[in-house]
Amino acid sequence: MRCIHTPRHRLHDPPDEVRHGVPVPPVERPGRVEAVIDALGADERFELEEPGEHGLEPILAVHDEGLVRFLETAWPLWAAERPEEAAVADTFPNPAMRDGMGPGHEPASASGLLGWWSFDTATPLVEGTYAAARAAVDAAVAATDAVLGGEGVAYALCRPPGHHAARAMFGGYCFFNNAAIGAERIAGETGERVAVLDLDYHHGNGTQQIFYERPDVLYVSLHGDPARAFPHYTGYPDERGAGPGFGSNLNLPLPEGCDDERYLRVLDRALEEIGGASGSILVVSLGMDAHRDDPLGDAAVTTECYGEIGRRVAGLGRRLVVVQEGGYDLASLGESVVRFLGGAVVAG
Ligand code: SP5
Ligand code: ZN
Repeated sequence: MRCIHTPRHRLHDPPDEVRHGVPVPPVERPGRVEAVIDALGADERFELEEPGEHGLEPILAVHDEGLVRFLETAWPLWAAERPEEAAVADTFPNPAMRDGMGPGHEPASASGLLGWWSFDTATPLVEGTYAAARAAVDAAVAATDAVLGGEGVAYALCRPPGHHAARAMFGGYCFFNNAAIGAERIAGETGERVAVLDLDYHHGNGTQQIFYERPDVLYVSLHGDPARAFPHYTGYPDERGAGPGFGSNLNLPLPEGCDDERYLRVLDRALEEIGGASGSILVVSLGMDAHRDDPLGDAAVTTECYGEIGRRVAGLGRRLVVVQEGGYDLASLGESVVRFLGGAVVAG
């Protein structure tokens, strides 16, 4: 199986993430990719390769040009004032601020712009962030093109992850939506419907938002119930899509402490929905933060279960573009990825 990765992820290495106003050691860190590469490299079923450069076009197909321009230029703007610190917003345009007054103006300052384009304080931007985020997109596009070229499964070891990045907003450790960029490319190249199955513990608010009005991209997500879990404001089951996209979005919230048996039952529901829609390619947003040892999630999925999850997903009989999202327990992360991909390749 072709596994696409790039050392450029290391360019994004923020010193901390800010949680509830407190800087803490970042969980979304370079060691995550190294853990996965170590596990894949020890197994001859997986071939590691680096992506080519795919430019801005696939990014601009799903993201607002203003977001892309901001991420490209944010570091020099910020560093002119605070070169020693990572760039983090401390003011956000809550919609209630301008209630009844129209949208206002895009700010000119680094502080104003950070809040304008982001939604949390846990996604610091450093000098190399933009280059790393571009490289993660290159990996997703390369894996997508491998599958469009006939491969049954390809894996993109993306870092930073992507599923919280919306058309015009970054956050949740995500800058560009790698999986959405892959799905958009598949829809454009094949003219078929494409499905995105999001297994990250957190709801992929960005992917949902990008395709919410689209009938040609089905988004199905298993995630911690937003009543208690990040990103708090999206991921409820009554979010079914809008306009022509109504019915092309399915949220399946997980209970606290969700174990293998319960997880697999919800997964079967997700697969039933995807199997009922047309299309020959499935994009998997593969986060491992539903693992029992993950520091962010409150689910209890075991490493072994990721093998069964991979088998069931591949049991749909579709070609798979697997895109890495979260997963923060470095002791289990690599093995969980290997189990999932191993299960997918055997069944596929
Ligand atoms: C891609 C991805 O997985 N992004 C997740 C971003 C989560 N950021 C907020 C973390 C909130 C931490 N709550 C910890 C609860 C620990 N029991
Ligand atoms: Zn997550």
